[in-house]
Formats: sequence, C-alpha cells, structure tokens
Amino acid sequence: MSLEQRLSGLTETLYKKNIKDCSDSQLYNCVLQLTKEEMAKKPAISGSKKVYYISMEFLIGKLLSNNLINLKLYDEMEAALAKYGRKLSDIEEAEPEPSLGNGGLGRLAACFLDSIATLGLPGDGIGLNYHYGLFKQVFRDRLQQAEKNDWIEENSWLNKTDTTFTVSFGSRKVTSILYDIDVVGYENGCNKLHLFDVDTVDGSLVKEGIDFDKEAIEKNLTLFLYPDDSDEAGNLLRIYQEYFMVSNGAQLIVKELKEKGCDLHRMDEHVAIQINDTHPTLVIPELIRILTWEEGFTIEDAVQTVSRTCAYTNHTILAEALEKWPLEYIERVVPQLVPIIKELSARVAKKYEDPRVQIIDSGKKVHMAHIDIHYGYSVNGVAAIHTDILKESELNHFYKIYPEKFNNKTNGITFRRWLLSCNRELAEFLTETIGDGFKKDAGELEKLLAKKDDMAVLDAIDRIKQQKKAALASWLKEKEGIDVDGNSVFDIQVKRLHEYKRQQMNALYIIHKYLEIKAGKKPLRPMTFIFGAKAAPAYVIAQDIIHLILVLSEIVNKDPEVSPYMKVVMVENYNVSYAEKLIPACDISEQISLASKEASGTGNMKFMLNGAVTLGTSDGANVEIHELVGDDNIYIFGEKSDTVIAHYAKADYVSKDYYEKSPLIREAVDFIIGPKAMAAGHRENLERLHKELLNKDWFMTLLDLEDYVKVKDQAFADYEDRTAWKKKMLVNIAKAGFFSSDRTIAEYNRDIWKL
Ligand code: 26Q
Repeated sequence: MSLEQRLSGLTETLYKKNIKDCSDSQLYNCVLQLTKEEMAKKPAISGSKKVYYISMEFLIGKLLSNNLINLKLYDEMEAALAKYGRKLSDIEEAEPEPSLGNGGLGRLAACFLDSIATLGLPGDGIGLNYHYGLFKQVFRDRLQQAEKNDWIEENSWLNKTDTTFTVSFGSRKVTSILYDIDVVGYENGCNKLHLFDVDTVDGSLVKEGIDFDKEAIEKNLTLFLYPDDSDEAGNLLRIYQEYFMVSNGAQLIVKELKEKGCDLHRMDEHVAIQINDTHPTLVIPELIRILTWEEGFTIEDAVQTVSRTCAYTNHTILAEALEKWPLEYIERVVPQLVPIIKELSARVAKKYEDPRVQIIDSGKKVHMAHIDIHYGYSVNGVAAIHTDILKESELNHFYKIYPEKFNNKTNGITFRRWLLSCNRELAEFLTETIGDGFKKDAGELEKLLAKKDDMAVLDAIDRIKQQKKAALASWLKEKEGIDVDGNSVFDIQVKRLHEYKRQQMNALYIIHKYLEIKAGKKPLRPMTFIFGAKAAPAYVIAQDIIHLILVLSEIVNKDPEVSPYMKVVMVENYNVSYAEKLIPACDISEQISLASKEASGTGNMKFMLNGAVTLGTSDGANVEIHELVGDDNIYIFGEKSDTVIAHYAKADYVSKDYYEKSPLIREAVDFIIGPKAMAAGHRENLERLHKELLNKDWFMTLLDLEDYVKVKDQAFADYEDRTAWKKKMLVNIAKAGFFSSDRTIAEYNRDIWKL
C-alpha cells in the first residue's frame, strides 16, 4: 500500500474524514503514526560494543521532518499531502517541540545521536523526560516571564516501555519508568534515546509561573529541567535528578550487558559511557557501588573497570559553571554514595598532595569534574582553542598528571536538520550544482569552490537567501507583530543569554547607530537586528540585558526618523524551531563572546552552513571557521584569548577607563540611563545594568566595543559590493563540511569509543 493510501485509511479510521478535511493537528497525528510505523521496520543497529551518551539534556527539536528525511520518505509524504491541497510544512507547525534542553550542550547531544545512527554505530542516549522541560519565555512589560512548557501530548514520539527500576535515595525508594524515542539514522537503522521518568509526577504542584513544592520528590522529580542553580532546594532537587538519571542509566547498562551474556569484568570491551559535562558524573560512583555491592567485585576491580569505561566531555571553562556540590547535600540525597566518593577522594589524596586536584576539598565540597578526570579514561574539550586552554591553564595540573587522557573533539552539527530540513531550497540547489554526494560526505561541499566566479551560481545562492529572508519577515510580522524590510541586512544573535556572550555589546552598537541616525548619518541600507535568548530566571543582569534590548526595540521601531533605517526584534521563546527559521535568513552571524569564554559554539556552524558571514571574536570554533574560510570571508575583532586571560590573571581590567577615554563608549553606555530609555523602561533594571557595565563589566564589553563598532561597520559597508558578498556566502557554505557532526562522531569513535 502506498503512503497516500495508508494516510487516507488512517484519517478515515481515526477521524472519519478525508485528508483534505482534517485539521493540521489531526493530520499531524496520522503522519506521526505512519512515520513511527516506518521507523519500527528499521533494524536496530547492533555490534559487539555500544556507546551510551548520558546527558541531562537532549534538545532534539521537532522530529517529524527530520525522521521523514532520514527515512527518505519526505518527498513521497509531501506529494501525497499535496494531492489533497495540504502542506507538510503546515502540518509540522502542529508538532510540539520537546523541551528537554537549555542550549548548546543539549542540542549537541541531539546532533550526536543523529550522527551515531547515521554512521551505523550502536549508541543510545540516556536522559530524563521532563514534563514541563525548560520554561517557556513570554515578554510582559518588556521583561522576561517564565511559564511552564507543557509539551507532552497524548500522541507523541515517546514510547512507554515496560522497563522499570528501583532507585534508592537512602531509605526512600522511587520506581522509575522508561520511555524510548527511536532515533533513525540517515539511510540507516535505529538506535534509542532512553528517557527515564516517574509515574507519580504531579503537574498540579506548579502554582504561579514555575514555582512549585521542591520537597515532594516523587511528585516533582521529572517536572522541570533546571535552568540555573538558584536556591538550596533547587540545588538538592538537581542532585536528586542527576542521581535518578545515572542510577537508572547504570542499571540499564548492567542489565543489557547481562542480557548479552558479557563478563562484567570486561565491561569496557562492550560499553563506552560518554559523560556529557559533569552533570552525569555520579554514574561513576554508582557503577562502582553496583559492581561491589551487587556483583561481588572488590573495590579495586570495580574502580579499574569503571575507569576503563567512562569518558568525560568538558563544555566550559567558566569557574562558576563547574559543579561543586557540598558533600552534605550528597549525604542528604544519596547517602549510599558517600562512602564511595570518600574512597575515591582518599585514593587521590594518597597519591597527590596538590589541593587543586582533590575530589573533596578543604571546604567539604565535591568537585564533580575531578571525579571524571581521575576516574575516566578520556577528557575532551569541544574546540581546538578550548582544549588548549584546558591543557595549558584551566586543567593544567591535571594535564600534567594525565597527558594521555586529554584530547580535542571539535563540535559539529547534523546537516540533516541544519541544511536538508531547514533550508530545502539551498539543499536542492547544491544537489543540482555539485551532486548529492555532500549528503553523506559533507566534505564534498568544497566542490562548490570551483563555482566561485560563476555568476549564475552566486546569484542563485543570493536568491535563496532573499527568499528565506522574505519568509522570515512574514513570520516575524505574524508572530512578533513587527514589520521588517526584506531588503535590509539581517544581523542575528541567537543563543542563551549570558554576559560572556555579550548581547549587551550588540545592544551598545545599536544605540550607537541610533544616535548616528538621529544626528543625520543614515546607513546605506536598512539594518535589521534580531535577537533570541532565554535567561536563567535567577540571573538578574541577564534579565536586565533582555529588558534593555526590548526597550531599544520600542524606541527604535517607533521612532519615525530612525525606523525606516533600522529595526530591532527580540523574538519570544527562542528555541530549535525558531532557529530553523532564523538561521537560513541570516546575513551576518553574531558570535561575539569574550575570547576564551565560549568553549565552542555550534550556532556559528549552523549560520555558516546556511551562507551567513560570521562577525566574531577569536573564540571557540570561530577560530577554526576563520582558518577554513580565510581573512576575506569572516570579520574577526577584539582582543585574543591570551590577552584576556592575562587581564584576569593581573586583575587589571578597569571598564571605567575605557568609558572615560572614549566619547563613543560614553554616549552609548549613558543612553541606558538617559531620558529616552527611562521613559520606555524600568529605572531599576536600567540603572543596575549601567552600574554593572561601569563598575564591574566582568566580561570586558568595553574592552572590545570600539573595535566591534569599526569591524561591524566594515561588514555592513562590504555587503554593498554584492558580488564580493555573494562569494563570501559561497565560501562559507563550501567550507562548512568540517563541522558536520558525522566528522565529530567518527573522531569520538576512532579515538575514544572504538566501537
Ligand atoms: C549546572 C548545575 C545546575 C544547574 C544547571 C547546570 C547547567 C546546565 C546547563 C550548566 C551548564 C549547562 C549548559 C552548558 C552549555 O550549553 N555549554 C555549551 O556547550 C556547547 C556544546 O559543547 C558549546 O558549544 C558552548 O560553547 C557551551 O557554552
């Protein structure tokens, strides 16, 4: 039976309707069911060794289009629907986006699952099924408000299994239940994303916004994904969640090993466990506990076996983001792990005197990363510069002990979602121009370089960009109520809100442009500045930066003298689905973190692949992008990481000096507390932000502001040489192949997992 016949049978059985008469959400349910049936026919990927990617976050995005693409059924489904006047893209709008991650780390885990399955490697994800996930962002009165995100519907990609485990929190026992999501590779078989949950979760605990009773573990364990570490009860609940995940994960791994008849002493020959940042670190003591208490291992054997199995990925060098839990918290949540953690700590203390490498420090805090480094067999950073900084400064004392454990795995993105799915027009054009080999071997995108002087190719790439900009403009009109000019330059900064990512620097540029226009200096072409960012609810300055951007949007867009030349848009509730609409429409990709602070970034890669030109600092993967495309095809500004690191070491950065020396900086910064901003915004938020920039500016915004203005102005000017700019677009697309997560995963497998 054809897909069309099956779909039409389904709509009749379920809704007694013809395809053309169904609502989008009814049709979505039918297409979902059909797609799940097709996935169930795919063989499970198998082999003698399997990787478990264990992560508190999997930011998987909507799955319908991606799964159809990987099954090679997208075109057939689209055509079947078209016969009834229906569009797959409309139906996809009815799919809720799973809310299972904060940002980069969670999205990376999702890209990795896609690539693991695409490469035909046996590998499952292990995580949690948060019912309300990461909060939904709404703007009220130009401030971010957090609301629960009730994303799970009756029919979904989640499959309830009959696997359950008992997880003990001391004497308190909780029964888990496992949900699986199938992960289908591109033209390949299936792996699984295992999401653990409790049946007793009670959504009615949530009262105002996202506040809830944090003591009732059975009812709230999998309610929310933690955006921050704000209060004590929140911290304790985070440890409950982390232990719940790893205890279930460890039990699942041991169960699967036993089912395969493996000798647990040789577990490392059958299993690799990749620990995604420190959040799943407790899997190490938990596995040691299971092997000693339940499987009769000696402590020595258990420690050695687990150490040969676990590998750790570091995603940050921000000291404040490295997990350090008071031993007393762990004692309260999982007392059974405390003797094991103490034993692991004692073994380290016996061997090394250096206080910087201890597991339990003098203040009785447990350094999670230190457990991973001592008791894992691999430590990797996520971009070349990041791994170098880990080796040379941040983790240097560990690097000296274990040089052989350290390695780099530059991040990547799945081209199925970030090209084939979100930019079908570009993917089709590339297929016509260089063949479809790039779909399986991203390196083949370089074939495009041969067309660098072919005007027809350059014009076609630009035409697709214009088309995507027009589509975004109408989406923004509908969703945000803002008119943007499709002919303007689209400058986009979308990522989590953090001071180190420096959205505030972009805002200061906008103020500077606004003042220039008011003074009569008009830009050559209108500019559209687009932001998207959620801020952790307890992160006060981040809330203030959002407020400033929303205030600027109000001032700029409503000023008749200025709005013909520029617009400012801050999109509400930026998420994966929004990214898929924004990224293909971007001209200038803002990657402006303070050098040394952004471990890698992955948005930078998505923009490049879609023909945007990067405006960025020498940070994270920007450095590798720069090396690949060359000076002519990227805009790099700002101080380098060694200078920045030296400023921190000497504590000699004084933001006020920059403010006092530069009229440009002074005017922009003081606008924040000037009459226009005060009239549009709140005194408290604006004054606090102004004070922060002048007296602290921990992430050195003012250090780079003048260079940023200069280089950004140059980028806007260069955009006017249309042919030259189209060439930059082409080179960026052609050189993006290195950032395929298929390459990243092939390297993880070659160097770490050895499946
Ligand atoms: C920790 C403790 C308590 C509560 C929450 C957390 C927590 C949650 C999420 C700490 C960190 C995160 C997320 C980190 C993250 O997304 N890091 C990003 O990882 C990307 C993938 O490697 C990199 O590209 C980015 O540079 C990095 O910032």
